[in-house]
Amino acid sequence: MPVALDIRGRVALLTIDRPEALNAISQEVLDALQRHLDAIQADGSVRAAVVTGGGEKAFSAGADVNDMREATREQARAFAQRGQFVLARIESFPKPVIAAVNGYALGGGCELALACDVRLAAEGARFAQPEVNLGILPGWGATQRLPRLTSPGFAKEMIFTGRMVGADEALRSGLVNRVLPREDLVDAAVAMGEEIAAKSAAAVAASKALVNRALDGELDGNLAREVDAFAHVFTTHDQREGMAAFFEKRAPRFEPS
Ligand code: CO8
Repeated sequence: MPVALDIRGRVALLTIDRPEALNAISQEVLDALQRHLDAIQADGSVRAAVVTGGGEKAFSAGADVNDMREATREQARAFAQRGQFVLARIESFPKPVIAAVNGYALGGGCELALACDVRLAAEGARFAQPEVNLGILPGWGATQRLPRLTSPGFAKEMIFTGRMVGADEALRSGLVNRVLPREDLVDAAVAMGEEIAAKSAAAVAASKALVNRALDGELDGNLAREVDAFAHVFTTHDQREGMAAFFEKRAPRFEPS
């Protein structure tokens, strides 16, 4: 299986497991990611996911160039759409997805990290959109998600030059949330997943959907959606339980996701 799935408590750990190809994202990797996401979504005991790369060197060095080399225009379109579909699934997934970037995150690998909710990076991690070196451009979302997350200028520099960005620069630019020693990375990502898992899954899912819309320029409509979501949580067990637990000075017992 090109992507391993381990369940650690209430957190699913997805490991792209092609270290010999620096975890390049082939069609099989996309298929496996999709299958695992189906299983994680259906499993009410799992409340968050972490994505990382197998081996010592890479989170993922991008889309598998072997799949693209001889592609026609229509095949390239289909490959771009297929990858975008899986990454959009992660972005809109009802449970939070944390990228634990353990090494190279290049091209489609960087785009995979961009589609996650939170990015933690190992000290030696390196990010790039090197498509220009191959005579192509990003096709799995970097032209849209990278400027939203960092700035248009920083995104253009990365995309136009293909330059590798180290973990500290990624942190300064907003590309990652936090930088950690490599040996602590996955445990820290799983711990963050567990921290979120202890909260109300319904509240987390609704917040994720609202934050995802934040940059679409529709402030009034999105604020109205926030009001709707806020009102809706007052129909849930979790709201009553969370507030009861607060006054009873105990930990809340929220519903499964
Ligand atoms: N695809 C396929 N194989 C890869 C990839 C990749 N993206 N990256 C690395 N590999 C393979 C290498 O070919 C090599 O295989 P082999 O041992 O058989 O020669 C093996 O992984 C190890 O790699 P290196 O020997 O090159 O390792 P180094 O440590 O010397 O170098 C680098 C590491 C700098 C990361 C180097 O491997 C590199 O530059 N890789 C390519 C990175 C890249 O260009 N990525 C972008 C790909 S394009 C993309 O992601 C577009 C996404 C949107 C697609 C839209 C659809 C149309």
